[in-house]
Amino acid sequence: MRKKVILVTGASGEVGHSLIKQLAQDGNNKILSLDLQPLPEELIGLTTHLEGNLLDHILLARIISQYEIDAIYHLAALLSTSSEFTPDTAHQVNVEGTLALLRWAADQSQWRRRPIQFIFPSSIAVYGMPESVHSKDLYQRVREWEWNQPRTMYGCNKLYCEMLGNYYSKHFRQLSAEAPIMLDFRAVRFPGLISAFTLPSGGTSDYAPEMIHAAAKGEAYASFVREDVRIPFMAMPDAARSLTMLAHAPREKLTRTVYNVRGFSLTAGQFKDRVLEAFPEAQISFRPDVKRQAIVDSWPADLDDSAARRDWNWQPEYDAGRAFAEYLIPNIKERYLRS
Ligand code: AKB
Repeated sequence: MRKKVILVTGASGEVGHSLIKQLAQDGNNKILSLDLQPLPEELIGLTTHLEGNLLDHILLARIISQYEIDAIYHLAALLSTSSEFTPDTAHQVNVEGTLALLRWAADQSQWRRRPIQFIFPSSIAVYGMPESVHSKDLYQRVREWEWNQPRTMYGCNKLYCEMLGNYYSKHFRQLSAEAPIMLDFRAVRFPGLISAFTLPSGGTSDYAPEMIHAAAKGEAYASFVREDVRIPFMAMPDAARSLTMLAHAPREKLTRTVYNVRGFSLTAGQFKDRVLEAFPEAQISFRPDVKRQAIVDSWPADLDDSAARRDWNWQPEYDAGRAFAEYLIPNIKERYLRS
């Protein structure tokens, strides 16, 4: 008899860390996690972990033979800056990995005559604002269908995978005589994410978490973007919560397959001011890297998340004030006091 599980890929990464803790709070969830890396110590015992590559067909076949998967949270991805250095690998991991999993989930939905749920974190990187910095001032809160002209490999990968998810959940085998059972694909577009417990690696929104973690460690930090650049952010607990909220939303309420979500929007300078309130001795300067700056300039200043609010009652729990005062500062201080 196969064991019923929720599969989380990329489980050892930043979002996985928070999501697995959240999923495990519901004792009924049995979690199977997959990552190239071992599981972080804090997650041991919360999930059955497999170390391996999503592109390994034999591993996927082994998973199917042993587990009955009800839902997939597909987090595995190479982030935006890393993807620019290795675009072919990014394509392999971000697109081919997702495609393999979508095909597999589509087949399983068919075979079980029940849709498998596929939850996909997309990103603000799918947007590409026109080159002039003023376009960010003119079009502040971007809606899902606007400015879908990504500048990065990662953004292209995410946008295409959203479309593949839409295809496999709505149009797959559209010419076959028998109506297929489609998988149930749902996606959120995340802004920059900030965790108190982990540090991102290879992202272009990383200047914000790097700034605050460096301040807590008493290290000087030079931001790789200009002081005036603004993008939206979200505290990590809200990110994990948005994924599970979308997963639990009644299907008939959903008017889109992809939803913007946001927590708060700050300039890098405003972020620095908030860090200085908590760590007055922090040494934070701005030394923009022209190329990474151009990527952040292409991302919108904020996201319109009204569709998520309307369809599945999305509401972030952390605005900037609460994120700093109740989540980031106390937890980050404690983290570095202990180490
Ligand atoms: C990145 O910078 O790659 C990510 C993102 C904005 O999706 N944090």
